[in-house]
Amino acid sequence: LKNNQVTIVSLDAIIVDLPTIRAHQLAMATMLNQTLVILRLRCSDGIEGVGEATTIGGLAYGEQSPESTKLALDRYIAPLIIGMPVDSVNAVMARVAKSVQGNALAKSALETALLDAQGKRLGVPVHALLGGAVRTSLPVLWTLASGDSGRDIAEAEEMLEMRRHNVFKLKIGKRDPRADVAHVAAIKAALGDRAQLTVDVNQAWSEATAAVFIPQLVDAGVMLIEQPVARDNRRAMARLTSRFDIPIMADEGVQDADEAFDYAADQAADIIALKIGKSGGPLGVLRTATVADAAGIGCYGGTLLEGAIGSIASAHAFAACRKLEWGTELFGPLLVKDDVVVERPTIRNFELPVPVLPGLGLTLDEDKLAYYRRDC
Ligand code: MUC
Ligand code: MG
Repeated sequence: LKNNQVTIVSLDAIIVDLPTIRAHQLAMATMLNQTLVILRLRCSDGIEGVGEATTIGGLAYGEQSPESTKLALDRYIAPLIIGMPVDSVNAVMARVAKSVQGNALAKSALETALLDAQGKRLGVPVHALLGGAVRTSLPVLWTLASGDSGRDIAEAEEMLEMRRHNVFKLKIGKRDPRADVAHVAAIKAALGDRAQLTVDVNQAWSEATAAVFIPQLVDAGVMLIEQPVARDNRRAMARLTSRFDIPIMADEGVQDADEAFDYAADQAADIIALKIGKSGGPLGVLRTATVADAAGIGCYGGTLLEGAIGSIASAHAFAACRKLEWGTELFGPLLVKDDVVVERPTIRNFELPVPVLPGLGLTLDEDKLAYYRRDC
């Protein structure tokens, strides 16, 4: 270490449980609350960076849980990097990559916290550390997933009235496909041209079921189909992508740049849902986006239903993506009743402004953190 070099002093991973504004029903889980892993990274110059990791429904969505993410950070990642200089995010992440396989959620929280700390130190927003923003705000869709068509229509009407969202994603795949198509058609009939609709099947269909029901969803007026079949079934994704004109988006099937490369080689998607949690952080997500760009695959700014910290970290990265043709779904902060930051993100005129303050541009609310944390 050179004299005066700023180093990492400590990591603190805190599990926080927040109630959702309503039940959120997906093919694999119904969420009544969301769990955040908040990471506080303290540096020897007194600067603190924060990061966040989430998943959906414990172990229902993927192999990593909030608890396993905290364990990876506390037991394996912290000892590797405490004492390291903080000025190279790449060097810290390379050290972690060498000794920790997988665990992209923990890596994403860490990379976010490092970027937040460095941004605060240099007085620049995180997107400036990523090469600079190419947009100042992001369009954000809303997911209708109450489980009830009437309630979803009322919710969409409210969002249109408030000018908060005019694109809606419907979570299907839990019920019989016929009931799902009727649900989608009822919502489209009620909203007409005032809104655009997408559907996320979350891997629930077989290829044969998808082949039967995708045309019906097209007739109902849907503009995009997300992850219709199992994430490992890349060949089925390729066949469905070539068979139908409607854009097919890969979500669970493409976690990071390596998987994006395989999908690109097999032409297995028209669009990829980028998520910092899948790619191991804001820098990781830009690597995935670069592969997609090179293959002519469209990019979409996805969410693992992160709260304010994870969503704003995503916003900095998505602002720096060269192309983001399909918009974003960074609505997570609005799905929870409360959060652990002083000023919560807001969406106006269908857009989320990308913060310009140093680092992420957020401040932890210590009282709320103390109130919502699980261990006290
Ligand atoms: C997913 O699979 O896309 C995004 C929106 C939502 O409601 O759930 C997430 C996960
Ligand atoms: Mg999805």
